[in-house]
Amino acid sequence: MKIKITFFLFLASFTNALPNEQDGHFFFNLKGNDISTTNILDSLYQWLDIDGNTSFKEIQKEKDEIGMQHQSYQQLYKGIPINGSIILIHSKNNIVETINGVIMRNADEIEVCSEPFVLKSANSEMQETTIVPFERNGRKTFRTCFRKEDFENHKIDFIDTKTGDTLKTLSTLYNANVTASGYTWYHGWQEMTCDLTDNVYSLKNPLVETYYAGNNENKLEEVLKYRDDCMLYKYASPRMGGMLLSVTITNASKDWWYSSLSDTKPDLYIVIEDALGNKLYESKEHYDDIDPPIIFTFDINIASTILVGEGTTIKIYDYDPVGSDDYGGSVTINDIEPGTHSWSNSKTSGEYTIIANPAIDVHWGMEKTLSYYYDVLGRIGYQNLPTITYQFVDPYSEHGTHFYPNAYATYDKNGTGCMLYGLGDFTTFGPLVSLDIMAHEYTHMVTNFNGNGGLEYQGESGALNESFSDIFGTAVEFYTLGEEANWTIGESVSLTHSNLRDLSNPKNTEGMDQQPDTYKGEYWSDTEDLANDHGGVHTNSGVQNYWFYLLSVGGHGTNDNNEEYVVTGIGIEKAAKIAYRNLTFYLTPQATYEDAVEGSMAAAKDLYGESSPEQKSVFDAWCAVGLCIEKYESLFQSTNDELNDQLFTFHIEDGILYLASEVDTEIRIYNVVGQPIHNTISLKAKEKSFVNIGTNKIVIIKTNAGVEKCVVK
Ligand code: ASN
Ligand code: ZN
Repeated sequence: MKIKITFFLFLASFTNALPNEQDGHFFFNLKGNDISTTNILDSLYQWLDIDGNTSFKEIQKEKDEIGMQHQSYQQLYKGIPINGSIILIHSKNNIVETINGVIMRNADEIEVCSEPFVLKSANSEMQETTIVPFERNGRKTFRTCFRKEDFENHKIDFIDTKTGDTLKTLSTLYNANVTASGYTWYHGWQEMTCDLTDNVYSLKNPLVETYYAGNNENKLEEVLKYRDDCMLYKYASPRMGGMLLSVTITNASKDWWYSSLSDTKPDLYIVIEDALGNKLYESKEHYDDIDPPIIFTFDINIASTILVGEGTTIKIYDYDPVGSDDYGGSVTINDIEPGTHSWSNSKTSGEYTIIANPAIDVHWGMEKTLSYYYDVLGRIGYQNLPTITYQFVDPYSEHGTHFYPNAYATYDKNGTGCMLYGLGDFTTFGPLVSLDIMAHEYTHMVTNFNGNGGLEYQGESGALNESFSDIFGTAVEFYTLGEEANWTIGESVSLTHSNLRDLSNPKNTEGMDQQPDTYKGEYWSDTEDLANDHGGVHTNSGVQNYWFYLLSVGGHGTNDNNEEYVVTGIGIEKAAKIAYRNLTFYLTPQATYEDAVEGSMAAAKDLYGESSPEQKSVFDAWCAVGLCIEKYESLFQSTNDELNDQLFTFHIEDGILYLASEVDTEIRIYNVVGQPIHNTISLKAKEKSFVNIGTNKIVIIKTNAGVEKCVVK
């Protein structure tokens, strides 16, 4: 026991509770003792008889609405935080009123390892070391641990630095989270994490909240303020379908319809209930004196409140002005996929139409976006903190309709970000909720919080800003959809063009925007003309977009400056890591394209080494888009020869040219006058191939790694 007895005597004279010796928890009321906050830390050191090994670090200082100040301190032992040992000091006008918290007093029990155990693979995920109290043989003891955050599984593991054993696991998830499945607009059924409260599922999890703004008449900037008024999408079943668009009663048997003598005016109306019996809708008009068909058509916004999960029931009534209404039976919706479904029973027949719910896309897509950022790039939330991402579908449109044809990332005054997704106008755009668009918008928030002041949304920095959004929009798509992913943006959303933009071919004339694929080349927008899309931010982004595409998958061609290029792809994951490192470590708010070249070269060097094949591809891809910085050329001079000798081999036998490569490569074969004599051959690493070179005596072999060989038969 290290604490001097004076500690207890001193405190005991004016406290109503003594620290619990066992677990170190305490709560002292010091009001009336005139202890100033200025000296409180010094006093604590004294009271606790702190030796050189223990120190305190302020973690927060906050004043509340009644003028009290709350300071919190983390206790450290040899500079390592002790998990849970935090002291809180509450004061008013600098006079301490209360101190509470947990102090670790039996320092003798701590086993601090000087040489920490290092997990072989997951080393980089180990975030910080901490000292964790745990029970051993009925006694509390302390060990140094790595704190390993497992975002995907919503837990934190504390791993003994000495043995590698997990000593403690903390759940970071509130219990209500469940997996539900929902029918998305663009991607059919998908699983997602939802909140389950009172048997109602809503599109919410610890990090994503998805709301239906319903064209609420608030300004975009105020969207966060009315968050609480916006409906969170709620369902009574774990399988969430679409929205009910219309119900048509095509026939009603008159046995029940005309049955009541007092009801001389037959009419029909419906009530819709969810599976739990909550009323979702009741038709207002009672359709007097008309025969079926009777059609109930819902405005898309009203429909947003009629969410169709399994067990949603449409109840049919004949309105009776005198007695109670006549009940004409019901139809329970069990097929919840979009489309028109019909029913027929002894009392009524009819059909109902369901459309998919874009809010489901948004909720699912943002979960995927967040897990991409965490899994691949190690980022938690757009602020690199576990902040909630708020999403609003159908934001207010100045045109007064619901059909807002754009998607935005926006911020409130405090810098809290949220995303807005329009339903589209259904002429040029469908709902703007495709995975690449969602991840594009989210990336704008990441860029804004990149730690270096973001990228100004104009001119070249604005083009880079836009490009990073397209890059990670696409990377999230590949991460989520694998082989079904593509290099275009918004292809399913555009109803008039085959896509909005194309990273693999920025000049694609079938796309909505034609962009340059060469710096200052064809389609380059005047960066000074700020009235035109902030100096062409959505146009000039094509240059870095194409750089990213070439870096990922490789390619060859001739750019607008008439320069030939050959780039070896390094895969989208490595390319994304380089781009992300550039964005978060090297670029400043007014970064230019040249800065992006420098930053990405540095990022590639950091990650993969100077003169590495990855760095060479970064360089080659910039050259391809007209941004060759000469000083880097010397880095790669020997690479070609090495590749030639080690990585690519061939021999000729009986007029057949046999090829083998250690790396993915593209091979082109020309005759002596430079005409191709064969289609480009794509050879995967370690693969072999052969080509009949016919009567050619001399062939020239070129690979995309820059190898050039002249072969004489
Ligand atoms: N959807 C657009 C974008 O994120 C909105 C804008 O022009 N900022 O780029
Ligand atoms: Zn954008």
